[in-house]
Amino acid sequence: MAGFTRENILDTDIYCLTGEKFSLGRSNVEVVGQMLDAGVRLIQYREKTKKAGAKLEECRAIREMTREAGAAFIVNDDIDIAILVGADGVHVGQEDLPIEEVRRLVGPDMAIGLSTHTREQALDAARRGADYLGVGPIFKTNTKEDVADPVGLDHLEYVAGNLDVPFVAIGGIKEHNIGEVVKRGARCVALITEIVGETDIKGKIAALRNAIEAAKE
Ligand code: TZP
Ligand code: MG
Repeated sequence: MAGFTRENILDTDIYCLTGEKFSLGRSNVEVVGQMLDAGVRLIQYREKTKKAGAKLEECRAIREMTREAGAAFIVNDDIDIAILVGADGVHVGQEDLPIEEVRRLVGPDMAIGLSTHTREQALDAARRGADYLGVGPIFKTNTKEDVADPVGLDHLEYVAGNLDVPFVAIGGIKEHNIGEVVKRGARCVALITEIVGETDIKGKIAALRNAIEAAKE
C-alpha cells in the first residue's frame, strides 16, 4: 500500500484522467498501463457512456494496476464503484450528491474531490470539507459536455493565493500552456486529451514534465 491519504493524494505533478473516446482506439485499461509506465502517480477513471457493470470491471483492473505501481486511484462520479474497488478517492461535481452525504457513504478515509468553476464554489467546497478542489476549465475545452465557461488564469491565481485546500487545475491544458498554469500557482495539473490522444504517452509525459520544470525556474 502506497499510503495515500486525504491530505496527500494531490502531492504529485500530473493527474491523468481516462477518456476512451479520445484514446485513438485504445482501451482505458491499456492507456492507464502506459500512463503508469510513464511514471504517472495519480489516475482518475472518467467514463461517461459505459454501463455500470463494464465500468466496475475496468475499475477493478485499474485498481490492481495502480496498487502495483504505487499510484493513487480516483473514480469519477460513481461512488458505489469507488467503494467496491477500494479506490483512494472519488471525484464529484456541483450537481452530484452534497459532499457531506458523499462522506457518509465513503467513510472517513477516502479522499473526496469536488469540481468548482467559480470563486464562490471554491470557497464553499473548502468550507464544507472537500479534500481537494478541481479548478477549471482553465482554458476552452471540447472534452467535457455541458462544460462551464473557462475560468482563466486569474481565477487560478486567486485560488492558489487564497485557499488552503489542495487543488488541481483542469481544462484545455496542453504542453504549450502548462508552464503558464504552473507559473500561476498550480502544483498539480490534470489533462485528458493531451495525454490520451497521444500515440507516445511516455514521450508526452516526459515533455510535460520538462515544461513544468522549466516553468519553475
Ligand atoms: N472538467 C473540467 S474541464 C474537463 C473536466 C473533466 C475536461 C478536461 O479535458 P482536456 O482534454 O484536458 O481539456
Ligand atoms: Mg461528475
